[in-house]
Amino acid sequence: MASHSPGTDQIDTLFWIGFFAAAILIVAIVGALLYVVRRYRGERGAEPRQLLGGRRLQFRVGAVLTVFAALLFILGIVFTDNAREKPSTGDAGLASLKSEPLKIEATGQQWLWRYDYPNGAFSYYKLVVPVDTAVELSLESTDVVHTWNVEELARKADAVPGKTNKVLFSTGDEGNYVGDSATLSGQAYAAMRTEVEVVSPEEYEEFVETQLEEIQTAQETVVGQIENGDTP
Ligand SMILES: [Cu+2]
Repeated sequence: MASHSPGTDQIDTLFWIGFFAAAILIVAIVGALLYVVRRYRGERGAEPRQLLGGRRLQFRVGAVLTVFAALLFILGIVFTDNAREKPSTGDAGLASLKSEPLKIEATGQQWLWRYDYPNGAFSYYKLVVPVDTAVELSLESTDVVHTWNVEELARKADAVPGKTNKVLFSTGDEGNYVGDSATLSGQAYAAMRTEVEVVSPEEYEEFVETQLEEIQTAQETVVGQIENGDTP
């Protein structure tokens, strides 16, 4: 899956390093086996030669494997360290937030995500964020463990009841990114998807304002209906 933020770029690269390392090992081992089988094939019926020694070869293979493992270890540390780097808001991002990330609360409940924005607006299912901006999602849960998993934008993280887990990521490119459920959180967990819409800072501001107005109008309507004695 394509990555659309700096942090997931690192995770993506690390995945391919791991993939090619495994591929190289498989090819090398199968190749060596086939070579040995062909090279030391005995005549039908004849007792095959027994191979002894080869200590120097064993050392050489061991040394190569050690270097290979050490290299993977170092690359793993470098890339995970880079992926953990605190993202920052770029020039195209939300101008009012240069020094600190945009803080949004994400609450998981069976089986829906709710997002609370700094101005008091909230939305269900879809999270709208400005492009090129560092976002700090505070994950919370009202019932069981849910996993917030939008792999094109950020690492996977759990929303655990009674705990707040933070995910920091930078929104890269504008677009819509879908997140699937990654933890069995009850019967309807499979339908517990989410979507992140990355828009321009202006569109983001407009979204949270309209959202807040609509919520307030709806609340006023309900309060009015109750006061008039109508059942809402
Ligand atoms: Cu869930």
